[in-house]
Amino acid sequence: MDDLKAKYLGQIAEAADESALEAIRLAAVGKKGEVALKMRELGKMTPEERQVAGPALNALKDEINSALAAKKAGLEDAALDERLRTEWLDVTLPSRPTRQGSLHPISQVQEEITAIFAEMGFSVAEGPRIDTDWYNFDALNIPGHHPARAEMDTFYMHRAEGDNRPPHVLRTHTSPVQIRAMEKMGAPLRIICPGGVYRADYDQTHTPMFHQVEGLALDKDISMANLKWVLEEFVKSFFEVDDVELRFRASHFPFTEPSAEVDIRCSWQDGTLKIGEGDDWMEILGSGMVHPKVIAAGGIDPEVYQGFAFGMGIDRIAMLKYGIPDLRAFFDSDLRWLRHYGFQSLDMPALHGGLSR
Ligand code: 2U9
Repeated sequence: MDDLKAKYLGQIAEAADESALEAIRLAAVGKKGEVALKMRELGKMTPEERQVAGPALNALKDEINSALAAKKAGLEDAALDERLRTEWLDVTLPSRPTRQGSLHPISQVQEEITAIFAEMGFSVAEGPRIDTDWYNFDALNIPGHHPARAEMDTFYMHRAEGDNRPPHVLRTHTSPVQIRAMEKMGAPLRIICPGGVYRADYDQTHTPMFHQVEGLALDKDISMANLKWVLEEFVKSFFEVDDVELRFRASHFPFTEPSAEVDIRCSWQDGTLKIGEGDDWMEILGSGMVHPKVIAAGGIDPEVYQGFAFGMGIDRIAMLKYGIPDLRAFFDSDLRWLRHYGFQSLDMPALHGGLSR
């Protein structure tokens, strides 16, 4: 029995891994192991012999089992130590970059425009996108029979039967905001009104919602010369050129008299637009001296005050500045497409190291 003990305790001490240990367990204390065989021999012994051998075999079994358990724990500890030594994390590595949102190109251009006019003393006025047809049309000298009021261009709000409130529309321009500003602030006045407007139109150069910025300057002695200077300063600053030539072309708008469309000198070469040089002219906005009826509609005396107004499409001049050919891109394209047109701000670096491409 001492032989058995020495043999198995020796083997257990030498076991290199858990599978070796399991093999020793089966051979020693398994159902068909050596200790079990010896137990079976107890039956052939005399009662006196049995009384000595029985407890001794049980003690041997216990001793082998506890040696197995101790060795198993030792092997597990060693395995864990080995894993801790080989598997490790470098917590100083930078984290994976995360994508960060940024301003939509239209908002970005709107901010550029606002900043340029702010330097010339214009503040921003805002108003509702749903307004009465009086603010959107009548106050702007657009009478009921004017084609701009036709159902096809204007989105009218649904009115329940018996609703006697004045008809409401989705504003077709930001001009109603200027009427409201005149009512609220009086003259003299220098404001721009940027924001979304709505017209029932959809093709390569029209979307049912687009953005305008309109400007209004009212004082006792404002002339078209002031208008020209303000627009020149704006164009130079927005298109980042030192010089620009503006051309006023006689036009007609119900809310201005006289009215002028404004072209800028430019060149188109190999699909590239250059502002301020060349033999082409490109229309960028409409403008004029505010019609006396419109000044009166805003609650200001047209005998005392006069002024200029202008309006331009933000989406359109954003397309010109950034070379985007289709207006619909602003509404249904993905970021890769806009990045192609140079909106680097969309690639703003994330906290650690920027976008991976
Ligand atoms: C008030 C008085 C006058 C705003 C003006 C235009 C000319 C004009 C178009 C440009 C491109 C609209 O986005 S567009 O399609 N606008 O040509 N807008 S003068 O005149 C006003 C506005 C408000 C009280």
